[in-house]
Amino acid sequence: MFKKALAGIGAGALLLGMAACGGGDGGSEGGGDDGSLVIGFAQVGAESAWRTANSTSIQEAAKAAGHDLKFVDGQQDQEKQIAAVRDFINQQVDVIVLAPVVETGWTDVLQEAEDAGIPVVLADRGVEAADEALYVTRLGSDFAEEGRKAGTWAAETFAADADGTRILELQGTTGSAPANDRKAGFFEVLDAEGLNYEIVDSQSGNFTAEEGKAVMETFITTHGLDGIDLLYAHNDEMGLGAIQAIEEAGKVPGTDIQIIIVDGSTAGFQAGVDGKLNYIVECNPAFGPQLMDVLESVVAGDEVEKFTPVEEGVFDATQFEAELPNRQF
Ligand code: GZL
Repeated sequence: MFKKALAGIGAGALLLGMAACGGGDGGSEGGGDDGSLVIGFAQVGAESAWRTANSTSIQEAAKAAGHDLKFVDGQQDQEKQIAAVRDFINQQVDVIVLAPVVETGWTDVLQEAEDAGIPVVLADRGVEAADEALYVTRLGSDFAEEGRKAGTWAAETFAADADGTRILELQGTTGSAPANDRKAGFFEVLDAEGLNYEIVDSQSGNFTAEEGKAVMETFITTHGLDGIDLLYAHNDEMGLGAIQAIEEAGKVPGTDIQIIIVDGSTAGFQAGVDGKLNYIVECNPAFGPQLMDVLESVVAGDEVEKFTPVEEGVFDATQFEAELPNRQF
């Protein structure tokens, strides 16, 4: 395949300033004569409605574009994702798409892809800065900005809370970019706004409803709910699981405790319409078509931005009912 020739010559002598062969700066002008691509996609898993919608968006977009998408469900297991990437390398795909479950532990396999002359594009989540030279671009959300949006609403909502705002936090998967950055952005704004707050507890619910409910039950057992002002859940599933736990404890979610969720699923908006939560920060999974455009540019050797953010909004209780019919997942 064309890529082997490029790999043989070595990236440094090729396409300088355009896109070197390999993961560092861009594509290798691979692909079929008809422009079709063989794409290897190592997805995080199927842990949430967001993830399912993201997989569907990418699979449908690849089909519509006439590309051959080799899809692997990583089952939220980094070792499975690494094995999938190595298999894609052995298959000599034209481009590898990785949605890294956590930020660290990718250097070796990304280097292997670069050595094989196969460009890597990150979809959704990111990797640690040290590995930034080993992938061409990331298409996904600005997770820190999502956290800042949540923090802005919380700072405004609780500004007059003289005795201090007591907060519970349900974090996403430990070590993942969305968990790290949604946390950082949220508290960055609370601190910048001078909100008087206390983090009563903060644990990971691994982005799943089951684990989110279990952690909320532990929060309730440990701290009780009286005097807890706000739950910040890093995704819908964990927030919805927590709502079940709050109701089973005899309290009224959305009233006795204010709740922020991130994603914006249909179920999340329905809970908002039902008055069970108070603010939704959208995280948009439907970037399949945009990803195909990025992959085609990368393989063609075009220069691409290192990060392409997807568009997403925020919604309060006055907007839930009107927005609910628009939700796609
Ligand atoms: C965010 C994505 C997160 C979602 C969760 O882009 O990585 O993972 O917010 C999903 O629902 O599990």
